[in-house]
Amino acid sequence: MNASVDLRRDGEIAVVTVDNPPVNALKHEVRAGLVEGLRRTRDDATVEAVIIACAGRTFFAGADITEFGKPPQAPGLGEVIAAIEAMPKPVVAALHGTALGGGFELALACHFRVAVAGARVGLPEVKLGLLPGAGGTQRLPRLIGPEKALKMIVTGDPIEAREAFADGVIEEIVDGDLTDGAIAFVRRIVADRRPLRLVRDRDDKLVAEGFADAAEVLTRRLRGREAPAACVEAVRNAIVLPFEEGLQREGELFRKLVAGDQSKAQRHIFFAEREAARVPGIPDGTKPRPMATAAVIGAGTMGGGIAMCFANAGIPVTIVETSRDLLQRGIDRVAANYRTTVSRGGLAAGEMEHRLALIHGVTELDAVGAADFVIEAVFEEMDLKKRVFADLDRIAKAGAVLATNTSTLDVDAIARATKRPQDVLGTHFFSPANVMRLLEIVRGAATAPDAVATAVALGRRLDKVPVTVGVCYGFVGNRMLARRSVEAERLLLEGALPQEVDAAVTGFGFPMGPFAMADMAGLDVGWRIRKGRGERNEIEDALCEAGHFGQKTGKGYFRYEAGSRTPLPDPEVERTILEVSSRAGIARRPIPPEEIVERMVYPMVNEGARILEEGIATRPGDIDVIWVYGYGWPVWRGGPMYYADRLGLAQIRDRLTLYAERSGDETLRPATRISRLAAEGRGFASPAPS
Ligand code: T1G
Ligand code: NAD
Repeated sequence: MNASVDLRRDGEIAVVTVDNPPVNALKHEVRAGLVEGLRRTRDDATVEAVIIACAGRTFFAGADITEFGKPPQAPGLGEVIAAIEAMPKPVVAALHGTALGGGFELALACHFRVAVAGARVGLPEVKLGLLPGAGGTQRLPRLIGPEKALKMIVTGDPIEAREAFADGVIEEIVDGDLTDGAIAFVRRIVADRRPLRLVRDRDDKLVAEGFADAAEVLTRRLRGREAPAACVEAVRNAIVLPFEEGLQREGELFRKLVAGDQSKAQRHIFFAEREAARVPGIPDGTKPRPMATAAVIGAGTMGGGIAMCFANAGIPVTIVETSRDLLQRGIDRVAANYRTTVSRGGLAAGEMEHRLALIHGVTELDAVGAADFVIEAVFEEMDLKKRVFADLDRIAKAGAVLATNTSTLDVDAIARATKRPQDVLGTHFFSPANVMRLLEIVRGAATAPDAVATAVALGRRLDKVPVTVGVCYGFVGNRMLARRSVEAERLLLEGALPQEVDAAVTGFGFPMGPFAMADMAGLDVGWRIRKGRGERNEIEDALCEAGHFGQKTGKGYFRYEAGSRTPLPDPEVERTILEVSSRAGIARRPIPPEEIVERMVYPMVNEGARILEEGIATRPGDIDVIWVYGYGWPVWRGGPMYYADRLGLAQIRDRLTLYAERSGDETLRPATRISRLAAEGRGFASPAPS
């Protein structure tokens, strides 16, 4: 048909195969080839049925996201789907890999769907700030009922082929070759003269019962996002409107979202996440080292979570502690974590046992000698970490990757404690390590390219989002966060209260404000680090001296009822803040939420600019991905650097200058890169002038 679409015959059966690597996105050429293929097979009387299949690793993974925002090219996906539904002979979709978005919608327009057991189907558009725009919100509810369809559409999470088969979405699971299985299937359909029934014509499952409650539960935590609400409206339309009207309304909602700021921001993060996996200086095709076995040193908060990541990926892991009691405590915490997931239906009990069996606890460091990848997660003390790495240098096998989970310390100094610094790097997980998706990979001065490539590959295998950064205090995320913390304390001194700052920050879209977050991590951690560095945070130190360590002591910046994690304003904290303010001679003033947001975000952007200047981060998009996946930055605002570009760097420059002059804090002065780009009317992501 064309370079992407091929048509061949197997007797009376026509097979239309699409080959558009890497994921068979439904780009213009593919759509045109499909329409042509359908026209030919429709008009060829010797053709009794048509199979639509894809070559390569997956069935269509959706519309081509790179085409969004560009002038539409006919035929659109809607025309392809209309051509399928107009076919007077059976059309079967043969699914493998991940049939997603427009790809799954195309399959839903076919008369029948068959799949291999490992296939998955889903409508992930909401993750791009969109909703299914090719009939998915109208056809899927007709097949599986509005409630289940809504769950798939609002979460964007795919389901396995077997579940889809059980739901009647897929007619047959094919063993062996997929296309051969699909041909055999459709020959039976033709022989049995099975009536051709389109999904659009089925409405027996369109019941409203339970829909409103399901919608409320599914969208409860998605405050500020436009797409989930649009998904709910579209699926509700499937219940209350005739098919064509529902379809038309879906198209209107889609066109509004695709042109909106939120979807543009989420599409930025989609591509930035993939770009982040490309590390300068690591040639494409650099072969990762083996990752068959792993070890974790320290079974504390992070060590336990990291061990779960390995077990979840099916990698046997040895975990080391200093004593049996501490080891047992760590393992018990891991087991309790898994039990919670099982009790919520997120994991089968048998699978839990399987994963626990992959975690082997020891108290002798020598036991990690055979591990391919070793991650150290002991206390945040340099001397201790150097001792552990000197021991690992002696024990670990040649070629093993030796990683530290330090959140702030100098990875090069740790590497110098070994005779193999080329094998040492940082793998900075985020708490809880088995949940948070970000993995900051810290490349040391001596780290070998294939060691970095191994860490990136491991990150993807552990279902993390790996971003490689250079060595500096706090790397990228924590270094920018430190700027926010300084400004947060300043806001309290000048007139704000913790609940006001947190309300402004959560209003901006973060799941949690800086003070509730500090209470969760524990105020004593920072207090010990400050004491070690001879630094002070007047308000937080006063609270710590009064036993306010956060959630762990039931009081921090907020107070917590027994057994509750809900932060409540604490008059004692307010008193402490007012005392510290007056001791500092500060006349307190009301601070509006807009100013709070500026002072929570702009100093971080400023530090992000310095990080780019120093080459600690390669691209502004890397910083955005770090903040979205590691620090709860609202994905629909695209990350701090993307957000700054949308606002315009002149605004950032001018406000930072104002805050620097007002506070006398020279670190708030705009970074050189911001001043230069603002003067040139450019952004961080603007292409360099030719
Ligand atoms: N369009 C364009 N490029 C895409 C793409 C897509 N839909 N999906 C992936 N790519 C690129 C990606 O950028 C990367 O490029 C390469 O393919 C490999 O991807 C009308 C409107 C399928 C599960 O949201 O979730 O249909 O970096 O590294 O880890 O209702 O890609 O190599 O240059 O992610 O194996 C809905 C998006 C679209 C699915 C494979 N579909 N893709 O994961 O590989 S909207 C999606 C994915 C839509 C309709 C609407 C994943 C994957 P590069 P990768 P992977
Ligand atoms: P933790 O105190 O909860 O656990 C540290 C564990 O290491 C303890 O159980 C301790 O017994 C064990 N340990 C100490 N010396 C050891 C040795 N020689 N051999 C084996 N085990 C030993 O601390 P954590 O919060 O898990 O932090 C661990 C590391 O991860 C630190 O470097 C920290 O900065 C970093 N980190 C922490 C977080 C977080 O949010 N807690 C996030 C990212 C990174």
